[in-house]
Amino acid sequence: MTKLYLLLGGNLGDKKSVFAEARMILEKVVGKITAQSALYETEPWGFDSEDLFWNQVLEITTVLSPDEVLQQTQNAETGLGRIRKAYQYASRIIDIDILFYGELIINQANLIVPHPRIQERKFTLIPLCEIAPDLIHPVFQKNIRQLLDECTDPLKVVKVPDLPEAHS
Ligand code: PH2
Ligand code: MG
Ligand code: MG
Repeated sequence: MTKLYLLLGGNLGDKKSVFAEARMILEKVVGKITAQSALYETEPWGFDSEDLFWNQVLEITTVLSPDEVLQQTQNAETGLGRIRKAYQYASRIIDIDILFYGELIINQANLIVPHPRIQERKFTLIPLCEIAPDLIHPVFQKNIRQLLDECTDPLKVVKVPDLPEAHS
């Protein structure tokens, strides 16, 4: 069993139901969700769009290998309606990224773990720090709180307020 951290991100469609469905699929095909951050509304990083993202970090206990996790998360993205664009950064319904797979360091053509841009992005570090502040990044040998302190990303990351369900 390995502790896995995934990042959910998306800026198109009904984010609340897409994220809920993503968590349901992941729990079924990857493993039990043992911790989850709040939902955060975040400014697009690396490209311009009017559509703000939601991001959330999940901690999952899995028996799958890293390649199996990648396969399952890509299937889930496609199942949820993601259409991959040729260019690097574009608006999307859902992106599911592997942040950490235990303490493993992987450098394959199709998969780099830890995710190579964790330290550059507050939309990842803030939700990650909420659930795993003391987790040590196996490449930098620093914990998440330290990486967040050192991160100079100026883009906004704010919690989505828990709105009470509307009654009719
Ligand atoms: N993902 C990207 C590029 N930019 N910006 C935000 N706020 N959130 C994301 O998840 C995100 C992004 C590439 O995967
Ligand atoms: Mg991504
Ligand atoms: Mg991705």
